[in-house]
Amino acid sequence: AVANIGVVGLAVMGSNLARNLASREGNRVAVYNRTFARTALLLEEHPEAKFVGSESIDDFVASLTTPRTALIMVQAGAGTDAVINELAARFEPGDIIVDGGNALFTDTIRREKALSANGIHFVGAGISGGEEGALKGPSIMPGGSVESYKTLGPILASIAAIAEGEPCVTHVGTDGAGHFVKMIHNGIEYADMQLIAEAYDILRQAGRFSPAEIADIFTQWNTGELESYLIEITAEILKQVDAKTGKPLVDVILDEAGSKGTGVWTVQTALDLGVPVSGIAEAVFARSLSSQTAQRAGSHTLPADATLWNITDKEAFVEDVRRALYASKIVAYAQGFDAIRAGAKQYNWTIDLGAVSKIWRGGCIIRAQFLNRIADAYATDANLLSLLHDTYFTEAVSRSLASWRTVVAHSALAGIPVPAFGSSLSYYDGLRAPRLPAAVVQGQRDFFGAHTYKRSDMPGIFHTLWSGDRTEIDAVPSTH
Ligand code: NBP
Repeated sequence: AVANIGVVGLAVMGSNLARNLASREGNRVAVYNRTFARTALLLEEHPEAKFVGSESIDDFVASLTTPRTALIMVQAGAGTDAVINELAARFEPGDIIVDGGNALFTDTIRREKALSANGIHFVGAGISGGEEGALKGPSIMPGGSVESYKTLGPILASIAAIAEGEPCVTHVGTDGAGHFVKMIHNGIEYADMQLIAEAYDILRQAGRFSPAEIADIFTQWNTGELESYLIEITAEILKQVDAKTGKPLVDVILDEAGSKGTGVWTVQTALDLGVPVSGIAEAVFARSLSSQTAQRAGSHTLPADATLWNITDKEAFVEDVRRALYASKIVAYAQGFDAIRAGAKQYNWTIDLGAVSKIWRGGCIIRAQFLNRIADAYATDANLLSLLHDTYFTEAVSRSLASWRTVVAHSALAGIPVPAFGSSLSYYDGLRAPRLPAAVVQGQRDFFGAHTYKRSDMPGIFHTLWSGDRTEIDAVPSTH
């Protein structure tokens, strides 16, 4: 046994993480893949990594020093279960199995429970940043036991991205907390991407800017409070010219967005937790709508009755769109962090929201300057109920409000779909409103289903005899 860490699953993510691990002082990395050809290729292409390659799972396990630590990077679901079973049958109490794939957090909770019963530490670790992040430094969100993190922490810190001198990894919480937070990260990523796409659409359709001009606008935005990896790459995409046609590439890419499912998980989970992640949900639905090709073909017959957005000052218009984007982005993140807070409460995790925002500053897809502001907000008040209540964000939204309303209203009049911009603004107005029409909904529920209601002026639970004489009765009469 010579290797202090092993990697199982050597497709793009696993092989890059294995190379990243091998490049760090003090690591000797064992590698194993179900199909040996992948292992052989990795060994051949990267002799400098001095991997310990095994053809069988028995040899792989034998090559690990104790306590054994193995990182699984295989397809989520059945593949992960298969590998876990193979390792668990050979591992001993105190050994550590890390699942770095995109597992559903409830699977991670289940697996951790089963393995910890045998004394094996099971750590679900969300890993973000795609193949380049895996090689050069991802953002890592590990869950699992505090004890396992003592061994694992330094190893993960050595391969993680560095943001402002700090490694982008923290022990998020126990069992499935890491995968939960990774899931929400991906949900926020969906919203952030959709918001940028909507900003592009408004600039293109209403502002009549070309993709290259919008690339320049985004490059400019990237020097300010919107600075982020997603804005940066969107500018790159919009600049790209298709070699086959000479058109902007964005004009020849089919406008049907795909997804792998973590956005859907985020929304499903948020529905269960009762947390309104409307920006994320709209982003997921916008991808679904884009793929409804048969229904969209009917658009030829759907009337628009739209009015022209008369833009007299283009500079002011661009600034309005920028502000609307920033305000909507604040809402998307506020909703995402709400979901993490609610998940932590539901599953008994202690999650430091400020620490989470910090480990997203490097390596991952949503990395942005803006995350420092979120960290500051939680440093000022760890129990902040909504990011929107933090002074910095309240002021940022307040500065953007007039622009936000203008952009959403004009988009509606011009017939430009802005589901994420619009729902974010409605969410904000919902939080802000002193009274909501939920009172009407409660009345309806009481009318048709005797679901009862509370009054704002006195304690108790009430029901109106709607089909009788319409007097109000105490629905839960006191026993005294
Ligand atoms: P894939 O998700 O494409 O999975 C391929 C790997 O899974 C191969 O090593 C394959 O072995 C192995 N595998 C399968 Br499929 N079924 C197996 C089974 N029953 N037993 C053992 N091994 C099995 O690889 P990836 O794109 O490198 O991603 C790995 C994990 O990382 C996934 O969970 C993914 O969601 C996650 N992730 C990916 C990214 C990304 O940007 N790609 C980012 C973050 C996280 P074989 O060679 O024998 O077929």
